[in-house]
Amino acid sequence: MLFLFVFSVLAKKPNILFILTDDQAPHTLSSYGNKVCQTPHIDKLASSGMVLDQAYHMGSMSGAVCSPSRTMIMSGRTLWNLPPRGKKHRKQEEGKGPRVEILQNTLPAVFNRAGYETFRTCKNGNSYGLANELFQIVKDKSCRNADEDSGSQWHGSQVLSYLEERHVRKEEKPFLIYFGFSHPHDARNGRNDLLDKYGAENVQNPPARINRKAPKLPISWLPAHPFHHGHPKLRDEVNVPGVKTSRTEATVRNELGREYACIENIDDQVGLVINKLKEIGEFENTYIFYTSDHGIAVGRHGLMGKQNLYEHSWRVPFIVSGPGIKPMSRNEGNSYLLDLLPTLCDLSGIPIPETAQGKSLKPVLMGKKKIIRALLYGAYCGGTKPGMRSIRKGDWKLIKYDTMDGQVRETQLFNLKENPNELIIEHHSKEVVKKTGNQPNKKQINLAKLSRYSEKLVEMEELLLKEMVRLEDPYRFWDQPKLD
Ligand SMILES: [Ca+2]
Repeated sequence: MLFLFVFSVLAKKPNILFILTDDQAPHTLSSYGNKVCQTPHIDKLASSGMVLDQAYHMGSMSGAVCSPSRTMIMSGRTLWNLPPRGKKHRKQEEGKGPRVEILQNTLPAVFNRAGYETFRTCKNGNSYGLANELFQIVKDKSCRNADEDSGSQWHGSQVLSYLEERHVRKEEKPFLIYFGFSHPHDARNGRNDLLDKYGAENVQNPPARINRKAPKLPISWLPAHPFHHGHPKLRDEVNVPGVKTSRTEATVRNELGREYACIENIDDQVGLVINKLKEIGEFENTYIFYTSDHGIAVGRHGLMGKQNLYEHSWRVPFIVSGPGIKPMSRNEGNSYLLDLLPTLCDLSGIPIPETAQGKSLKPVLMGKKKIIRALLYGAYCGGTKPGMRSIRKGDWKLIKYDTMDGQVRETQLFNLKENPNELIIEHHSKEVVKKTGNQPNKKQINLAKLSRYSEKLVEMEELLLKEMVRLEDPYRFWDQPKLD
């Protein structure tokens, strides 16, 4: 009798399909306004559930932004309270809190204990390796080419085989599938048919000629960032294959075409897996999450990498469908990726581990709340210190830079409603307008130095400091009170 009771409770638990891409900004998807990159399966997923407009990763203390981001996903911990991730990370950046206890309360550990079968496919490295090993089935390999064996197809086929195999053995346990891709991270080696469609080619060196079929320059494109980004010799800014230090129209458009080719290939795999879920009768009882570990610039603001706090790099796409989520719905959310673990627990009726510091998004997903927090904090601290910090409240956003041993000390204030692309004065130059075809209006600039916004600036500065203190940020900026 007890066995039957336990069995029926287990049978009711929802499945989880967690899809995580590598380096994908929200604006690459039609759900966030893209009109070029074709992603019919992700679009369908979005229309069957909810899109969040304000989902972020909390930041990084390393050039490998993937690594802390993925550790936050697995552990639900905030940036400055992560468990140890690997030998090369400095002691002050890690190891806060009990290491073993955090590991035993990571995503796979929690779901294993709750009676789930846990499966993972993803790229190798730049992650929380100890936690990754806890999935019951692990099929990891870095796949950044275009063919069946070393492209996104490989990750897709691992999930398809797993679903078929558990269907054949009539597995009754619910599943948690961590479906990670190695793309659209560079090198963005796309399939030939898709490269042709997006007017791009896989190249090692920056292309000399513009391909007119390639996606147009983004409106926040600049030939260079107006001040140093603070991380000298950063690979993403100087050594991406096919880009290097070039930010010309030919280079950026080719790279966008390559990125879109990689994303459409991912979309194909997402479609195959969702169809498989339908075929084996599991779709209705599955929560599907689609997100990325962080965004990326790809030519916006004169930057190529993800090591900045503009919206294109700080924000992530976030799409969820599943039981109880209203189709075609949309919300702000104000979430971090570290909210994922509490959210998945909440949706599955599993107690949220005390080590998790994020919040459940369930009230937002069920349409009961618009946001789960008022303030959003971001950090980039992988180059010269203290680096960059951002704070967002409502439409207002502050970014501060204190880098290159005090040579760069900048403050930016944006109203994201009036200036969603965070355009700055350099975007108003004739040469840039001619290239992008976008003439910004007068309000679309950095507002930090305008006297009529001085009160707002003070307010945002105070909020940033408050969050830095609360989140145990180990650094302070030149104009903040010194640490004890
Ligand atoms: Ca990444």
